[in-house]
Amino acid sequence: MIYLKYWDPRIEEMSTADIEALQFKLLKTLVYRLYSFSDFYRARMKGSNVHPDDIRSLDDIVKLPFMYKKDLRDHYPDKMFIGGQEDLVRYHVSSGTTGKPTVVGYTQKDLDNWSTSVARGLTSVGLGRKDVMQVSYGYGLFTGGLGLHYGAEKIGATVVPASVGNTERQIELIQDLKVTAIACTPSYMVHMAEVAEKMGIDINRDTKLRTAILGAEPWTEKMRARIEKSTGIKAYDIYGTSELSGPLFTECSEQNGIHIWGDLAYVEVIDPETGERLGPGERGELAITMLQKEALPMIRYRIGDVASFDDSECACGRAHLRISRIQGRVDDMLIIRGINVFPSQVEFTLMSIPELGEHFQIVVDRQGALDTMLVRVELKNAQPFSDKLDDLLRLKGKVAHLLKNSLNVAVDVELVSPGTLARFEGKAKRVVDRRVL
Ligand code: DLL
Repeated sequence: MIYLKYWDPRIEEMSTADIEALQFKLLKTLVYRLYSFSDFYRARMKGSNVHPDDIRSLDDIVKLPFMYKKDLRDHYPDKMFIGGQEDLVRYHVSSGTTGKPTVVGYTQKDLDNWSTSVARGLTSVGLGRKDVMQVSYGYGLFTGGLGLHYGAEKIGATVVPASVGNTERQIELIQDLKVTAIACTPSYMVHMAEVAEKMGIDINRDTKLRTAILGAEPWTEKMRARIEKSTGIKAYDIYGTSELSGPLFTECSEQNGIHIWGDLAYVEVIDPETGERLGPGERGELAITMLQKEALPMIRYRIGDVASFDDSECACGRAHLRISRIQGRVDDMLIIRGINVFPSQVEFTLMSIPELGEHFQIVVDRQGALDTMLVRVELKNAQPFSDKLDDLLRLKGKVAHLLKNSLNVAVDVELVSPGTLARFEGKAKRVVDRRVL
């Protein structure tokens, strides 16, 4: 059996100087391409008084304007795409803030680069042809399932496309198909371990599962230690967002930061207030430039995730820069069972229901390993029907149904009397997050 150290030795063994030289070349090509073919980018560059000729070194990237999720929303669904539908082979769609989702289109080359990025990461934690990988991220519009799927197939692993849910069946599959690696959210991993225990199955003793590729939501070193101790599995962090493609970058066998492949992406960590660049080890907002994306290029994209970077060579031998675990978000996006939920999205839905008042509260908690979300909302003043239990139950069902439809997450609803919830003088604190990670 051949164990590969690198999936792409030509790229993975590059020195920092060579990576930077390649990044400059790719950046220059990208900027000229966008200036020539994209009305959006040309207007943005002109607005910032910058011409492609002004990019004379990699550091000149700071002359280029930032991009935000709002840009994608404002150009819904595909007005920022380069080229036409005939160039695309896939769409993914992720949840947005006001009911408008974000749409990402992919050319065949975009998909190839995405799966190559995942393939490098999986190889770097020791996975390969000998492995059976269960992909327990959602398949569909969410990027997790298909992202891991294609990366795992690329390295020759045997994929079990289990998707999410039906946990007992998932555990049976792990046993019956001799699954050695799993990809899912960290909270689902913990839940699975608990269900396995209830079924009388000890993951370490009774299964071949030894590697987990966990991401799509925040988790901590403490959580990693618990998972590894209770299951005997080595757990690795995987990071990405739909706008950049999907799950893209992972830790290597050192478990000491997430490698960002320099030929695919250029990372900056910036002060979210001033937009100034920060140095190694300093915590700030990630701004990522995708150097080779065709259909939906992203330049200095402010993701809203907070992390720091380390540009020293990793003990694994790769010089590709590492980012820390994601340490938080600069905005208020919640991640409930791996799904992005914006409080403004909840508000948007609630405010479309005439029987409801303006005040609401979101309570996020964790039962066992799974996130729960309760929305408390006040009834409108002087409801003629408010003393009728039947009407209230029907309304509660309707609110829960509309929220589920718009958020993609099951929500508990509590209808409360007008004037019950706290009022605020400055910014309202709508979210109570009781989860202890
Ligand atoms: O969650 C892509 C993904 C799928 C990553 C599977 C990893 C594994 P989105 O739904 O667009 O894409 O959500 C992206 O999720 O901006 C972070 O806030 C959060 N996130 C993703 N991975 C991690 C992680 C996918 N490892 C948003 N740690 C990002 C913490 C993460 N947060």
